[in-house]
Amino acid sequence: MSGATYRDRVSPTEGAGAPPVAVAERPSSSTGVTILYGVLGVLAAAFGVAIGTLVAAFIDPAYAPIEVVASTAIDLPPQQVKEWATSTFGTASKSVVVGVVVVAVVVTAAWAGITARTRPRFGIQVMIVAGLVGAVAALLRPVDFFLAPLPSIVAGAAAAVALWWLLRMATPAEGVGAVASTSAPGDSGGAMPAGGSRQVSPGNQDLSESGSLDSSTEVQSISRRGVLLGIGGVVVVGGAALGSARWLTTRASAVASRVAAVLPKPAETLAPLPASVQAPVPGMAPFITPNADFYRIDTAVIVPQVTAEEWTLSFDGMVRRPFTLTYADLLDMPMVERDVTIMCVSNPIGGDLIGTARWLGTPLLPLLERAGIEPGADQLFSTSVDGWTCSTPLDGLAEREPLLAIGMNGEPLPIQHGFPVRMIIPGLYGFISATKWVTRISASTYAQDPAYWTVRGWATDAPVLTGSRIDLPQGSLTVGQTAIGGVAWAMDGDGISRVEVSIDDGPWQDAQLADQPTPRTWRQWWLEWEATPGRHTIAVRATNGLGETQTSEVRDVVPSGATGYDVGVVEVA
Ligand SMILES: Nc1nc2c(c(=O)[nH]1)N[C@H]1C(S)=C(S)[C@@H](COP(=O)(O)O)O[C@H]1N2
Ligand SMILES: [Mo]
Repeated sequence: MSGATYRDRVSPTEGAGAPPVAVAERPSSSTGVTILYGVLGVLAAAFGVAIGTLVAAFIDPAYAPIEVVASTAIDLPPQQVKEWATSTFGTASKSVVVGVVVVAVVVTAAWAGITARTRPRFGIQVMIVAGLVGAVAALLRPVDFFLAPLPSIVAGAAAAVALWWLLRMATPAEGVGAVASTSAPGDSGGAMPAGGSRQVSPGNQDLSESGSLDSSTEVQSISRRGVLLGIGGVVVVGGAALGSARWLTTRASAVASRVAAVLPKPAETLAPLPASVQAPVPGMAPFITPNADFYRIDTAVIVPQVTAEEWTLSFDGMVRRPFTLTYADLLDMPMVERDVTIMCVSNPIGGDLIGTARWLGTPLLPLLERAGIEPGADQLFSTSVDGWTCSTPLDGLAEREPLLAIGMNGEPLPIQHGFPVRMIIPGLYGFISATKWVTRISASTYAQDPAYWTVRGWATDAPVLTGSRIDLPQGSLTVGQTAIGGVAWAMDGDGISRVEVSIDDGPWQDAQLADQPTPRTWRQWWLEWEATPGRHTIAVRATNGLGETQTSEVRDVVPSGATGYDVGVVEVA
């Protein structure tokens, strides 16, 4: 390899602490040169990430270097950080974490590049170490996969090679674009710095070993042509790697499997919903939330891609007869349709982490009976293909009529909502019930298997609390007749029996209620209102089918759901 030579040219002072004489001598160009080396560092890192992402595309895109670090970062923070993250960024928190990881990589890489100007070996080591950090993040993923660290290790190595190459190209007298050089083109291995007296043996890696200083012009001068060629090469190869990675990932997605999936005819069909479930008020969202508008909450940075063909679900743990199902087995089971509203425990008062769908699935209870849960088990511990885990209390489970769902609003489950199979359990918040990409259901105990959110301080028993939300009016209002409206829910309390509205702290007035097809969905409500000029406060409260009114006590989402009334302020002009 000819590569060893650039080191001799850039600086002999690595590790010695003293800046190269040349830097001090030429302060004018120093900033520009520093920036250039920073850019080279970032390019090298980007190249490494591209190669690592390509490797991940072959084994599992979830282990691509950036994604795997972001995934582990999402799982690691203590409860408080996480709470802050979800409340501050809401559903966007995942992209924020990815952004932070990208910024960290860019800053580290720029620093490595700048440092590499005087201490090339160190800069290259930083790249390798960064790759190892990714590898550790990969090993911390909940799913055991022996190839998991590979993409990050390759990324670090590729970034190191790219930085080495870029430094070499940038150095005159070396590489294709060499300007002033006393070495012959192609001079390799032991090339000597011009005028230098240093002995370099092939394979000598000790950069701290100081030779004589290069002349200042040579240390500082940069081969422009070399830099451009170097950057060009890295961009072309890196871009090709990224492009191929994307192509492979698309091919390896579950899209084709989902397109090919044909939903079976349900044994029990539900009649189409009557128009009366919809409040007769313009601007009200549809009773059934379209799949495209359905909220999404999960910890997955890369949406798990599970084909129906490869999917299996095992029933095990404290059961007498463990067994495993395939998707074909599941299709042989009787399917039912159910209208169910699901909701996230992290939904703040007035929030939109709630949605209603017509789910198609097979009842879970017969499968649990087939497995035969042993006495002593107190939870169903379900696991997603990405390692996320969920605790569902066995107590009261039967009455909820839990489902293994395969269809959502007439379509196979969208991939981000759990294709091919997820759990749906009416009346429990999603984090203890709605496992997407479910691949294992174990009968177990809370003591033995704490779930993902349990170890982060959230409750284990969290039925959906009765609640209500104001959706209308929206935007600027003019004086006169308008409608206040929204949704209310009491999936765990026999549905909604009453919704009341208070305007400007006035008396509670009964709102009108649209029909509710089942207690397991939300219910729309509305109230005609003669809006007068000025600023108005509107509050809402709901009462469930058991006659219990939601509490006004304000409580945060942690550990088992927010409480308090939704209050809105409107300006009428
Ligand atoms: N595999 C997996 N399933 C999961 C989660 C998750 O993080 N991973 N989050 C749960 C939570 S907290 C909620 S609220 C629901 C949301 O389902 P949705 O994204 O289909 O609306 O999924 C549940 N199922
Ligand atoms: Mo959730």
